[in-house]
Amino acid sequence: METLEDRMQNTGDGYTAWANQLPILRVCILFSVICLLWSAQPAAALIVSEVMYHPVDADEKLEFVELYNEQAVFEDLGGYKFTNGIEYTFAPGTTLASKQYLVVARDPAALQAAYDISGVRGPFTGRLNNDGERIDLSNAGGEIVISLRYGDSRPWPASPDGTGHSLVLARFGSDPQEASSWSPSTFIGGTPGRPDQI
Ligand SMILES: [Ca+2]
Ligand SMILES: [Ca+2]
Repeated sequence: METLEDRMQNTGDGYTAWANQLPILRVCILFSVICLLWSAQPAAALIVSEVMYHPVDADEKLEFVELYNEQAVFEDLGGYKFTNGIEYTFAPGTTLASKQYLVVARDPAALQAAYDISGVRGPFTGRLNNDGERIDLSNAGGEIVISLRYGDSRPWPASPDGTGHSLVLARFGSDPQEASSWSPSTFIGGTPGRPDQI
């Protein structure tokens, strides 16, 4: 029969065993917290990093949309389509390397000449509305992978509406649906194919 002394001894052993597990428990909790914080980070993605919807040239040939691949791997853009706001389908074999930009323009030749750049895609059809509108980009399977609606009045910055500035995503990872995620380009004319801060 178990005596009170035996029971205390057993309880004491249990406590000692439990106490011995504490360091392991602490490591598990710390690991879980790190995993939670990591999963809360926005996933790297293909993003629209700049929009020139109201350039200063009279017939707005210099409209463009800039994509940026913030992922660690390249993105196969073949069959991707802008389906709302503007329309353009990327040719098969079009790829965007990791941490690189790609520009789609209303008039690629005019944009390349104006900025002395190359590799601009397009032309897209339609116009980027000067009053703001939704831009959708879908993948080859028809799934919308980017959808953003820009605006030209508060809380959206006003200077991209015809003063020469473009609209740039101020921070990668920020929500493109939020006006606060966007700011006017640092430079008049914007930076098609390059980071805003150079
Ligand atoms: Ca426009
Ligand atoms: Ca840029």
